[in-house]
Amino acid sequence: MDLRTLGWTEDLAGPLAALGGAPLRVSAAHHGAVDALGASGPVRLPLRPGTQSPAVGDWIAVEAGEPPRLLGQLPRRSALIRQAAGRATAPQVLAANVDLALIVTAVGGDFSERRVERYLALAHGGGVTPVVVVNKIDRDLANMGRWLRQATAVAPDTQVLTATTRWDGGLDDLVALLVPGRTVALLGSSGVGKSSIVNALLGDEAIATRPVRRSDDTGRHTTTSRQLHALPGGRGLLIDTPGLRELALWDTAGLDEVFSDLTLLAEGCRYRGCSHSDEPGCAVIAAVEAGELDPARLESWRALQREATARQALRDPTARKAAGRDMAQRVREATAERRRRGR
Ligand SMILES: Nc1nc2c(ncn2[C@@H]2O[C@H](COP(=O)(O)OP(=O)(O)OP(=O)(O)O)[C@@H](O)[C@H]2O)c(=O)[nH]1
Ligand SMILES: [Mg+2]
Ligand SMILES: [Zn+2]
Repeated sequence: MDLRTLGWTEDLAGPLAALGGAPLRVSAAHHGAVDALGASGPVRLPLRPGTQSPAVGDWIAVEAGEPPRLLGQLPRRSALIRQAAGRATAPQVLAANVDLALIVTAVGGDFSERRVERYLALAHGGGVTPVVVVNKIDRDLANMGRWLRQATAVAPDTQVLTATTRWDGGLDDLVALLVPGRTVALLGSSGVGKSSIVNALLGDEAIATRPVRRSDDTGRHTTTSRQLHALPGGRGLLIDTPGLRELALWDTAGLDEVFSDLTLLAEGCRYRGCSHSDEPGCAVIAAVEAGELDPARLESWRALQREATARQALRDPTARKAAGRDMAQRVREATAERRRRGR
């Protein structure tokens, strides 16, 4: 297989030469081993105990042999990173070297704007272009306009497309995004139909899907691990991921882009670093009061900002210092404002 159809880019040649060995792309990570794809097909690579496991989508340098040996990992051009499930403050790389993140939602009970915002933050924060997919449109064609408006409202600067695996041509808009060498990751809650899309595009090499529970319309967590699939004919690469029960943000990196509408409004706030809660001259609050901004969206921005800032402070002393500086700046500005008003 041509390495470029696996997503290889020329800028990786230098780092590979420094490590030696041959390049492979990680397609699945297991305990103590990874599966990888290379010029001569799939390889199972054992990892020595204590080795940090590469993530799905990573390029690695490997020395041939029985068994083959991991020499190192090549630099990532993007990465989807969340706060790992559990108590410790630690990052988990869901997928690396992703070009496009398809944030899949399904019409009906599963549709959650707040979830979409989280996934958008994950994508933007990791340097990945997001696309929102409103899936299973066969279920409620009559209300298509409403579902699309709902998706566009939370993803104002993002391409939003519709899909269904139930109809011929139902995936046409999505297929148009697949390009040789491009890596597309599917994200979204359990049961929204991610694996069904992957299956439809893979053709014969089907993977497991299961019916959703009728009672609550939620999935059953059919997919249990992330996996990179090379589409037949070198038409691109798909990473299927299991629906996450928990998607905690790792940092604030993507939030400005997710809330670009709010960020734009905030330029009209009197104070730099305005928290849009009770500051005088807040343009964001004014927009809510004028009915131009959904208060739920402001509330969501606040909650995500709070969550991500708190996590950042826990893990990074320089971030904590910067937050402190911001606060001091705001106090100075508020004091100056009070003086100006003569109070
Ligand atoms: N009506 C309808 N049902 C669909 C469509 N696509 C998938 N389904 C059904 O939705 C259920 C869940 O599909 P999956 O593809 O397993 O969902 P998933 O997102 O991969 O779920 P996890 O692997 O648990 O994260 C299955 O019963 C599918 O048959 C669609 O376009 N329309
Ligand atoms: Mg699945
Ligand atoms: Zn404000």
